This record gives sequence, C-alpha cells and structure tokens, in this order.
Amino acid sequence: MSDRRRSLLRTLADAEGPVSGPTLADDLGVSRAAVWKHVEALREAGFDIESSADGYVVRTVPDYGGDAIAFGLDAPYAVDYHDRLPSTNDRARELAAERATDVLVVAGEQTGGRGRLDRPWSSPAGGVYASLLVRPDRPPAHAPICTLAAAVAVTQTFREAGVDAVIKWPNDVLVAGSERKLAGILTEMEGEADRISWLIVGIGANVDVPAAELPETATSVRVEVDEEPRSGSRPAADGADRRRFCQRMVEEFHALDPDDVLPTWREYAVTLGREVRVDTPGGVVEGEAVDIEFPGALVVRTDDGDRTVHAGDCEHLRPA
Ligand code: BT5
Repeated sequence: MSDRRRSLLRTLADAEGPVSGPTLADDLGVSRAAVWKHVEALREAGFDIESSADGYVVRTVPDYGGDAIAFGLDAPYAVDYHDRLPSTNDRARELAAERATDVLVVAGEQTGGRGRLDRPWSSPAGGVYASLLVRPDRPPAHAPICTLAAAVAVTQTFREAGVDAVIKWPNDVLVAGSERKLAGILTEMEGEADRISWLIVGIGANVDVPAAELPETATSVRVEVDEEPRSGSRPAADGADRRRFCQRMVEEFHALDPDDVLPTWREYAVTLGREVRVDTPGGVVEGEAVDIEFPGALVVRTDDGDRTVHAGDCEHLRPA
C-alpha cells in the first residue's frame, strides 16, 4: 500500500464530515484526478464512499482487508494484506530481506501457520494472523521483551472484546478459568552482536472462529462471548470483529514502551504464583513461578533455590 493511500485513508477516517476533492489533493500533494483514482480503488475494495458537492464521505468499510485495516489505524505501519498465505511470519521475512520495515503483514487465513519449534498453528478464516516487521534499536538479547509486550497488547485487546484473557509465560494468551488458549506469539529476529537487524512479532489470535474449527485446547472470542448470557447492553458479536481486533492490538503494541511493560505483564500473568514445570534446553525446572525479570526471564523457586529461566515450554501444575 502506498504512503498516499495510507494518508488518504487516515484523512477520510479522521474527518467528521465530507472532505472535498481539492482538500484531499492538497493534503496528499497529488492531482484531483489522482484522488479520484484512489477513491475508485477503495470502492472496488468494498468501501461505500458517497460523493456530493461537499466532498467524499465514507459510509461503510469492508469487514476485512488491507484498506479496511489501514482505515483509521492509529499506528504507523504499512499494511500488507493477503486473503491467504502460508505464514505471515514467512512473508514478513521476505519483506525484511527486501529491507522493508514498519510493515504489518496480515492474512485472512494461513495454510502453514507456525508456532514455536515448528509446531503447527491452526489458522482457519476468522482468526487474526498478523506479523509486525520492525527494526528496534536494541541488542538481540532484548528480543523477548517484545514478545511480552505483544502478549500484553493482545490480552488488553481480548479484554476490550469482552473476554477475560490472561498471560501464560512466555507467549500464550489464555482465557481465565478454563485456561483454553486464545492466542500465541512467535517472535523471530536476525541481528548482529550488539544490534537487532530485524524483528518479527507474529500473532495468531482466535477471534471470529467457531469451536469446531479450533484445536480442543483452544477457544475464541466468538466461542467465549456466545457462551455468556447476553445482556442488553453489549452488542452481540461486536468483540469478534476481526478488523477492530487487529487494529486495536497493533495500536496497543505500538503504544507500549518495552522498558515499562513488566508491571502490566505481572498484572495480567496467570503463571506467577503457580507451580510450574518448564522444559528448557538445559533440562526441566520445577517449582513456584515467583517473578519475571527483564527482558523476559521467569524466576522459578525450586527446592535448590531460585532459578532464572530464559526460554522453554511452561506447564502450569496445581495452584501454588
Ligand atoms: C505459539 O506457538 O503459540 C505461537 C503461534 C504464533 C502463530 C502466529 S499466526 C501469525 C504468525 N504467522 C505464523 O506462521 N505464526 C505466527 P506454541 O507456543 O509453539 O504453540 C503451538 C501449539 O498451540 C500447538 O502445538 C497446538 O497445541 C496449539 N495450537 C495450534 N493452533 C492453535 C490455535 N489456533 N489456537 C490455540 N492453540 C493452538
């Protein structure tokens, strides 16, 4: 998506009333004919744009798609949307190799979605599959804090959508109580000794997915919201709006300062205070998870004292 198209979408989204062709042309630094062409392209993409003597007004926005996500997105990323991809992280890697940055890759569905250690990530239509390609000015050792920041952003977004989400160290978002999995995060990066070259934060979130299309241990906004008796005050299925969900989670992520993320992470985490078994590259660590340390290590109180675990698969045992 071109920068001009992004600016146009931004201006139209921010406008309170009609925006005239000449105003748009001025704003974007293009001819009125060019504005008209962009507007036509948006109409083809499913936008209902009314034009009157006063200018253009967006009446309806398509459910999903690159322009729909960019429309009103309050974060500085170009959107690279595909109805279907093998994996948004793989696409983001291609873009990284082309030296791109600040791109949000989104797919309507994935045919080869990946979790950690090449585990498959089930990616039917209705989920949000997104990878952010960024180039933070940080050492490679800080990469885990980006996963934690993403977990905070996603948890916050699920809560806004009406689901009581919590974080399981290091990269899972679960629903409180049943602890079924709502989302997972796969962070990948390339770096030199002292500096990250590129970092990709891949998020898979079960938003508008029916139970039948999810793994048994998983759940989605649609499932969780449907199970609750509906009060008159909350519009049905609103939280399961993929476009809104995708925008909000990216906006939340962008607004977070990784250096300040741990207090909120602690507040949302369900792992702290629990008996855990962590399968690490150096063996199994078992005990009570007592804290998280920058940039994302779990502190586990074992019979032999506190152990700081940097990476691994974590299993929650009974409550501590
Ligand atoms: C994760 O791995 O949780 C990270 C998943 C990241 C997926 C996103 S989608 C966008 C981007 N593009 C990609 O190709 N990947 C990223 P891990 O902790 O290894 O968990 C994987 C396990 O979660 C699987 O072994 C299943 O047990 C379970 N699982 C698979 N699909 C699921 C789903 N849709 N919902 C909940 N759990 C799922």
